[in-house]
Amino acid sequence: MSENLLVVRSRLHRPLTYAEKVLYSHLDDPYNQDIERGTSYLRLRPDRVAFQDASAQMALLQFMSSGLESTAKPVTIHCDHLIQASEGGTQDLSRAHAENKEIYDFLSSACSKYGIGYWKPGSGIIHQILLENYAFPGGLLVGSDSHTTNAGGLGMGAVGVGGADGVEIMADLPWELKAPRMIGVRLIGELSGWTSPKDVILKVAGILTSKGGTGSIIEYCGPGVESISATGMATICNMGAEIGATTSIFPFTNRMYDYLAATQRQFVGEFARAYASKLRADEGAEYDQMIEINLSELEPHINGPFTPDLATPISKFAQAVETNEWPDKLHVGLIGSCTNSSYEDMSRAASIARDALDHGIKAKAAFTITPGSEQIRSTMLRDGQLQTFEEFGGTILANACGPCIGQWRRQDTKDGEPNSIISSYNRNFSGRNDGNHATHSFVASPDVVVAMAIAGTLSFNPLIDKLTDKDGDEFVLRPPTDTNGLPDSGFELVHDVYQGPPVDRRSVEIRISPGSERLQALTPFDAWDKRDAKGLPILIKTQGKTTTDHISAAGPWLKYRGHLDNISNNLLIGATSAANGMVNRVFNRFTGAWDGVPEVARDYKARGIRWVVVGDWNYGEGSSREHAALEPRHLGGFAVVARSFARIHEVNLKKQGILPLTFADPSDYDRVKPDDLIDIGCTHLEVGKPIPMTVHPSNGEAFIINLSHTFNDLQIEWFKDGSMLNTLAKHFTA
Ligand code: MIC
Ligand code: SF4
Repeated sequence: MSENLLVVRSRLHRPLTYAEKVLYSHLDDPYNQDIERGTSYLRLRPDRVAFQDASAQMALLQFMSSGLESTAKPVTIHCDHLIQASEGGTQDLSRAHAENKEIYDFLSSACSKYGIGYWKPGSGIIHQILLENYAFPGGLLVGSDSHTTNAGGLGMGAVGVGGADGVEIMADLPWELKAPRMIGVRLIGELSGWTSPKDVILKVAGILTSKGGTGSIIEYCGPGVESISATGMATICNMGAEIGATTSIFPFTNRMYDYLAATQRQFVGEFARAYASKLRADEGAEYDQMIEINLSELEPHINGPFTPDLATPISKFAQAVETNEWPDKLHVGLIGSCTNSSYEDMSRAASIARDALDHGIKAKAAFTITPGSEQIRSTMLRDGQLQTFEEFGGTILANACGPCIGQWRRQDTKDGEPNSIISSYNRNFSGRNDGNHATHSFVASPDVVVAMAIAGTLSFNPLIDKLTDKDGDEFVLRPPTDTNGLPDSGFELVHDVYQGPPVDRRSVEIRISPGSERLQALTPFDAWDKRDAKGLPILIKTQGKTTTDHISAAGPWLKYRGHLDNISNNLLIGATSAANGMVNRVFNRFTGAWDGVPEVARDYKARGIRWVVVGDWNYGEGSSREHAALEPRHLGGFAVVARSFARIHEVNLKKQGILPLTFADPSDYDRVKPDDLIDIGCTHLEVGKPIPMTVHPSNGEAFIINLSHTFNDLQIEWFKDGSMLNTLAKHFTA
């Protein structure tokens, strides 16, 4: 790190932010790499890669088709997304084992074959496991999940990507990242009472909005940083994904040292201490934007519904519930997820539940808990928090994603019935948790979730409102008890959660059952035919939010993450069509019928016709799932023309050979009608040059619109070859 930085410093002659130090110290070629924030593509050498089970399947299928024998970097795979929450941890885990057997067999055998560490179902959520075992200050981690950013809580540069990026790194190619801009968040004051680390990011999301972090790293600094535990900092970094930030990061602090020591890595902590001056920003480092937050004045916040950036401070929330006519009755409170499932989160939440129990009352709303890892669950079992939650009326779910990703057999409401839920998770897009688009999903700290679960209403403000105890007397809840964030008697050591690769890997066979509904080997996409695209129909012009949940839904569809053809049946079924304001209803210009999006796409494909999608702002926001790019490619998509893109999705499209293009003048979005035909002048595709698009309206004269793009030379090669994987195969066979 020091050597590379010396080179970079001798070229840039300016102070560096901490995030810059982490990135530039991982440059493949520090001598010659162009370094201009917001412009250059950095070619980096990350230290490790991680996948979760939902995205690992496609990534491994891609790695297999590269023909390589071994991963070049340390890699781990984590089984957390495929476990469905229903009756409670133990039963749910054993059902998951039965239902997902072929996927787990495939993943564990592929891990053994290629030298990858396999974290078994039940071990915990990827980001919690990474924090407990692998994250370290100054390192660079790439993970096929947008919340990989969580590891910024230990001072690591941690970036969420699509699976194909992971494959490149495993194949020992440098990994490209557009040099991010820097947003500084200066924290002053100190957290106390009901305000928790989660409220910092809920507030920041409100300020920057869900696209405000695009292309930037959010770097925290200032004296307030010292008052936050390592897992609290991880919470803040985790949810930076919700504002589109490339990643978020904190400088090395004593609290990080404590956490490293508590998780059996004191030597890493000592090492970081010895290099502490390198693990923070230089004096005078420049940020493109600076925000200041006074933690002593920060109120707890509640964000939502339907979008994580609609932030309301708790003092104004009851009023907002009334004004907006959000359903006041709280149906379910859910704590946990990768965002908020640390020992500290659980202890604080349990202290509030205990206070209620001491007054003879329990949760009025249903209440669920997902511990972040087996280490946390077994420590909570030893220290009593689990028993408190159960007494309080809670259901302990498996150490997994569960309801956060729609893996939830929810029984208490009917589809279409408006209702409210509140969670300590990070995302709340419509339909995400339970598939019901009428569910109003809010996100807050675990503390606020528990308090509202006790009251059973959203309009309850635990800071001032009174509850009634079992004798009919009024009382106010005590603010959560602050621990130092770590268990006094250390974490419980757990066994049988991890499988390392065997010494002799040659005899390992990868298991894919023939005729499987869930796994399908990949066939390479066709190369570009070297011609401009003419007369392309618009499959759908989407309007408003088109997140990856709308492009490739999760929940029940997670089952098909290893089978491209089957999962393609969910293509864009959640996106709203500008033609009629409806979801999953578009016009087939050949049959003249209105039909579902995947059905029309398949029909066009069968006729040998490529098509485009026209999208609104921040198209593809949310998850890193590359299925949102693979599916349109598989069903014949040629380009997505949008007002703007979310970073990961834009790269995912390029990697799969689809053109992500933006309107040079965003108001041109309105000039394109859903039934127009489109020509794309892709023979003009050159770095930094616009591309002409000719629009042929169904009645009226054709006109030309200029489109912008962010392709660099290598990415243009991917387009020409048909996909990044084709380019990679070409280089390995050459
Ligand atoms: C999510 O939170 O949406 C997910 C599921 O973890 C995704 C990953 C995926 O869709 O595979 C993410 O955030 O990247
Ligand atoms: Fe899992 Fe939810 Fe975290 Fe995504 S956000 S990794 S689904 S817990």
